[in-house]
Amino acid sequence: MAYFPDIPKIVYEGSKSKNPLAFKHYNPDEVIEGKTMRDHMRFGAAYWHVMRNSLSDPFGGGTAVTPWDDQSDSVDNAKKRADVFFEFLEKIDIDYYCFHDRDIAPELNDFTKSTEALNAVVDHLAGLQKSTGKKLLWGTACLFSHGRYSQGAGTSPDARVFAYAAAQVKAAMDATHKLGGEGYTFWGGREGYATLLNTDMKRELDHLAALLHMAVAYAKKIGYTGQFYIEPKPREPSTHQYDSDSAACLNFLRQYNLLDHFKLNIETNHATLAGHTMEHELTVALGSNALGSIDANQGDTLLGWDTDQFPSDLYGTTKVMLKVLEMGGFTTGGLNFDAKRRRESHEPIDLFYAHIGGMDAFARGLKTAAAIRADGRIEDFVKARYASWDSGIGQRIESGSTNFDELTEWVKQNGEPVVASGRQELLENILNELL
Ligand code: XUL
Ligand code: CO
Repeated sequence: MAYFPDIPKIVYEGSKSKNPLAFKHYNPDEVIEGKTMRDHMRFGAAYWHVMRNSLSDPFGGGTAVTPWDDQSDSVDNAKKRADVFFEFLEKIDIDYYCFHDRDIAPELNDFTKSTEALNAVVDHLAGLQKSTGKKLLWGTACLFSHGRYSQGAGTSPDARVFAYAAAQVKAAMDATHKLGGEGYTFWGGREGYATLLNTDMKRELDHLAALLHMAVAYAKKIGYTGQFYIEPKPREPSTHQYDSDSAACLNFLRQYNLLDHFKLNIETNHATLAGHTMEHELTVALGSNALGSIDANQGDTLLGWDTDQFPSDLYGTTKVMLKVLEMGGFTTGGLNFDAKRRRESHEPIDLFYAHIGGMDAFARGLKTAAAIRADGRIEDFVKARYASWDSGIGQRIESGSTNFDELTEWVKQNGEPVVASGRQELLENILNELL
C-alpha cells in the first residue's frame, strides 16, 4: 500500500527545473573528485523527526498530519510506521537512516515488554532493509525522555537508574548489531546538571565513562564492529551538558582512555549553541582524527534554542563539505538530517520538500567545496601564510631544536618582523566568486 500516493520517486532534473518534487543539484550518480555524490554524502534520515515528531512546541500541541498512525502503543502501529518510513526513504532516494530505540518501538510499562516490542519491530525493519537495500547509519537508545532519566542516565545520582540505562543500551546495541548498523551513538541528552548545589560532577563523569566502557566491552562480546560516537551539545535539555563541544568531548575521551573507541557525531545546531561555528567543531575533531559523522541541520540566529531546521545555508554546507573532503570522505559516518519541519509545515508532502532542500543545499556545498579545492588560491594562500615555518628559524622551532636563549639572539640580529596581511576579505571574495 502507498502512504504517499501522490508523490513520485524524486529524481534529478537539473538547475533549470521548476518541479518542486525534483532535485535541482543533487545528482546521485554525478562524479566529483572521483566519487559519486551519493557516496560522498551518505545521506541519512532521522526516524525520530520523520516519523515521530508531532511538531509540537512549548506553546501548543502537534500539528503533523499522519493518517497512517493510530497513535496507539501497539507493535502493529510501530510496524506500520516503519512501512511508511521505508516508502519515504525509497521515494526521497536516501540510503541510510538513524533511530532511537523508543522511536521505532513503544516504551511499555515494564522493561521486558519494551524490549520484546523493540525486538519485534527490529525483525520487521530487518525485512524492510532486505527488500529495499536501505541501511542503518547508526542506532541509539533514548535515555532522556522517560521520567526516570530526568536527572540523567549514565550520570544519574541514582545507581538504579544507571543500571536501567545500561540494560536499555544493551538492547539498543543488540538491535543496531542485528540491523547491521554502521555506528552507535551516545548523545548525552540529560548527562549534565541544572545546579552544582546538588551535583558531584567528578563522580557523574566517572559513571558516564563506566557506561561507555561497558558498551565497548559489550560490543566486543557480541562481535559488533561498528563505530561508536558521542555527540557534543552544550545545553538543552540540561542547563550544562558534559559533552558540551568537540574539545570537551575529546578531553573526556582522552581522560578516560576511550579515544580509540569513539569518534564524534557533530551537529550544526549544537555547534551554534556552543558559541562555535560548525567548521570550528569539525576542525577540532579532525585535529584528533575523531570526526566520525554529521547531524546535518541548522539553527535560527534569532532563536537561542535547538530548532533543528533543515540546512539551507549554502555557506554552511560548503564549509562542512570542505572539511569532509579534507578528511578524505566519510567511512562509517554520513550526513544524517537531524532536522524537523516547522510546526506550520505540517503536511506529509513537506517532509519531501524539506529533505529535497537539504540534499540540494549539500549538493551545492559539495560542488562549491570541490571548486574551491580545484581553484587552489585559498589553499595556496594558507600555505604561503605559514611559509616561515618551512625553513630557517621556523623549522628549528617546529622540530624542537632551539630554545629561549637562541631565539633571543636571533631576535637581536633580525630585528622587528614585518607581518603580512591575513587577507580575510580577499579570501571571502574568492569563496563568493566560486559559490
Ligand atoms: C538532540 C539530538 C539527538 C541526537 C540523538 O539535540 O541531536 O537527536 O542526535 O540522540
Ligand atoms: Co543530533
